[in-house]
Amino acid sequence: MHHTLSHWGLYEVVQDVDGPRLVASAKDPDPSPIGLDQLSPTVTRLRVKRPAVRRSFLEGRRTEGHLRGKEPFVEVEWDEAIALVASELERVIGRHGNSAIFGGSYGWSSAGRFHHAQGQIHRFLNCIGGYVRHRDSYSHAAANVVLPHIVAPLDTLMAQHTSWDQLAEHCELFVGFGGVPLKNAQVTAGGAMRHHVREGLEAMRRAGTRFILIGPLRADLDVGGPFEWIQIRPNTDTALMLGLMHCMLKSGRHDSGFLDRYCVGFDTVSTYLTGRADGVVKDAEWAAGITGVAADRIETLATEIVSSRTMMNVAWSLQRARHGEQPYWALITLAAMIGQIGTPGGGFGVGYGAVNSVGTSKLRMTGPTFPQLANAVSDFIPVARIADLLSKPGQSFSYNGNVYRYPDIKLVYWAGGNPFHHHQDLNTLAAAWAMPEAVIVHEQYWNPVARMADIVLPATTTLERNDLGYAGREGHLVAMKKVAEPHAQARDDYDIFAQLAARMNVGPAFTEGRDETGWLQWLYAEAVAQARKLGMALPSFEEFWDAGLIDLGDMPEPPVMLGEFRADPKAHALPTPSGKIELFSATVAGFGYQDCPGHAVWLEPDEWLGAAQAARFPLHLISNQPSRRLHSQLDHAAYSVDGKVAGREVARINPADAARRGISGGDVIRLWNDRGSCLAAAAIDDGVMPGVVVLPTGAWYDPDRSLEVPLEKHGNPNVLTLDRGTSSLAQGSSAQTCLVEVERFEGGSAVTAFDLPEIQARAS
Ligand SMILES: Nc1nc2c(c(=O)[nH]1)N[C@H]1C(S)=C(S)[C@@H](COP(=O)(O)OP(=O)(O)OC[C@H]3O[C@@H](n4cnc5c(=O)[nH]c(N)nc54)[C@H](O)[C@@H]3O)O[C@H]1N2
Ligand SMILES: Nc1nc2c(c(=O)[nH]1)N[C@H]1C(S)=C(S)[C@@H](COP(=O)(O)OP(=O)(O)OC[C@H]3O[C@@H](n4cnc5c(=O)[nH]c(N)nc54)[C@H](O)[C@@H]3O)O[C@H]1N2
Ligand SMILES: [Mo]
Repeated sequence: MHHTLSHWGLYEVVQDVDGPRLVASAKDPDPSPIGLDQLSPTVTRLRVKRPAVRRSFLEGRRTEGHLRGKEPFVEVEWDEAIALVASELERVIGRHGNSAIFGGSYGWSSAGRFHHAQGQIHRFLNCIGGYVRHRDSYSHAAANVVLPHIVAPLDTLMAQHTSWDQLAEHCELFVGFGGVPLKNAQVTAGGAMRHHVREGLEAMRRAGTRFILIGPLRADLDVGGPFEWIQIRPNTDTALMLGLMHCMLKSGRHDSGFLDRYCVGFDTVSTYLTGRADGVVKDAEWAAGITGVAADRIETLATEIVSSRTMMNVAWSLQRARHGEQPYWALITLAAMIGQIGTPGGGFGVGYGAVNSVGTSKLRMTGPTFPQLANAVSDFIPVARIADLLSKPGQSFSYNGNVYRYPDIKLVYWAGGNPFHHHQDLNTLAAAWAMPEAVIVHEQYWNPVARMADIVLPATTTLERNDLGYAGREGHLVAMKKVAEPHAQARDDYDIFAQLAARMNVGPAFTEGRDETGWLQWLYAEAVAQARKLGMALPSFEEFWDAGLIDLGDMPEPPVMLGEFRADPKAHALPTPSGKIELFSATVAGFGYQDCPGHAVWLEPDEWLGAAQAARFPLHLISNQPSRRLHSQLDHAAYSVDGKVAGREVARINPADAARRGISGGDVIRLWNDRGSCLAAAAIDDGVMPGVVVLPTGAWYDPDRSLEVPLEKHGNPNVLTLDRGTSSLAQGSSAQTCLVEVERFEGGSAVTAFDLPEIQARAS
């Protein structure tokens, strides 16, 4: 049996008369349909077939970066493309040094531990002297940076999450800020195996757990039965948590014993809660005024939370907003006051449902990685500062207690990510993107990032190469066998970099003399060594490859997050300065940031429903993760297209907000603010709270360039979103902080299927 692993899951490869086809794996109780279309003709139609170069770039006019995305491409032979890329790299390194190359190249690319585009490009650039890199992720930058100051790195916590079966046994009340969206649990970076979140939630409900969803969208929770939905104004969860804390403090129901033994800094927090610090009492009335949640419901909720075994979870989206560090810090403070951290079924969670792997009982093994070697360049950016990097060379920025400068980037090299999907305020990014002298992209499809490049090199897909599949906490090693020949002239990222490396005289450093099989055996040997340390003997590579799949099994004991710390806080001290949970952090306070002080506080975001700006832009835009694809990947596949109306993404809006604007279901609507505008198809939905409009990410960026102010035609919300760091601490993405207005669009409604770019014959 052939298997293929993708971020969306394990699929079986069936050989039909007319070629291979993917079907859901029989091993998966709740498979995701997202990956099934990978081999379909509609998907293949938009493949990049041959190396291609933007016309004026090929003619040597490098200064015309503003023509990126607006000019036809000319196809060239591979040899010429490799020579051109090598000479661009050599030219830039020779004149400006390696810190003029941005190779951050953020993105999910494809599953597989060897052909992982990130690892490939970073290793190659390190072989030629280094590159400017990125730090953290769009997913959870604010949490990544703040959590080590408070409790432990996010990765450590994610690996420890109390398992779903423990929750079913012990959890009485589950409170989900932003829910546990099943749409998101379809994926795990590197490959979801057994989709278990639905059965996890349903088992909890059957065992009697009560669920409360706190958020703007009812669809963020589905437990197969009833639950309570508390609507909250987006970006105000911190105020609600502070209000809950005040209720507990006022009535003395907080757990002083836990706070003394396991935490530092509660005194500072309590002077803030009572208003002694700033004259503002953070009581239920105060929180109600900010959040829109009724004061008496806040009071009763505080009682329910302290008097039950309560698990409180935050979605990652809460920290993808201005001051996104705060809801995480506040949640941990609230959980500490209740004193249930480290108990099975109680405490806090930082991402149940964000991906499938959170809450498994599978063995914890890191898994083998393709070595990236050392980077000789020390410059970096916090990942979401890309537009600032390109447009503000020499300018300084703060990050986690230090000040750094943006280097002057002349060449951008991207493989395995789509910045014209992931970045905010795309009109500003497009202007910044015009500034470097060269943009090189490896892509599988003629998607927006390929179109915005000077040189596009066609990359193979997972199905066109052999690989080793593994994702931490999914517990399986998968032999990902090639099922199709490369499309047209597509090549593996590895082969492209190996050819470039050879041409630039670093061939052996890059390949170490190994081909694909050599590297797969090398990676497998790594896995064998890791498993041995955990007391497991894995079979030989040949046996593994024949078997197709190895199940590493479960942990000896089901995990309980911070259970060891609770049992013995000295022997299992946390990696914080005090070894305890830092409700107040002297380190963070010492940074002196107005926008991220030393303990959890309510700070108004730049844009929210309580802001003055809401008079002009009265709707809060939630641009959440799409249910029918992964980011921008496979946006043109049938499953994604079936979720659209006439090629446009669907924006959901509350009936009252729609009626006020004369909008009916299926209407073409325009969403806009001072940063941009896009079209979408309206869906009227009472599962969206009033004052909110939901437009998921992922529609391929397609601005109408004939207009002076670009109008994006497919419904890409990132032409509207705010490009500002979460705070001086983490500088994460603030995508969820965004106000807009919406109207019916009367300007015609031509269907807007995404097509191939113009490819011209070479002028001889
Ligand atoms: N408004 C808003 N914006 C957001 C978010 C949000 O919530 N709201 N979420 C953010 C988050 S959390 C994330 S993680 C980012 C995701 O942003 P990205 O990870 O950049 O998005 P993807 O569409 O997954 O891009 C992956 C690209 O890699 C290509 N690719 C796949 N496999 C290969 C390969 O083997 N080789 C090569 N060369 N290319 C390959 C795919 O074709 C695709 O173009 O988006 C962020 N943007
Ligand atoms: N199908 C699918 N699954 C995915 C992805 C995908 O692209 N497609 N992307 C993956 C990636 S890279 C990541 S990082 C994770 C992201 O995981 P998350 O960041 O958690 O995902 P989102 O869908 O952005 O947000 C979850 C829900 O939070 C709610 N929400 C937004 N803002 C607020 C707020 O201020 N307060 C409250 N209470 N709720 C709010 C929204 O209604 C939203 O539906 O998802 C992963 N899973
Ligand atoms: Mo993400």
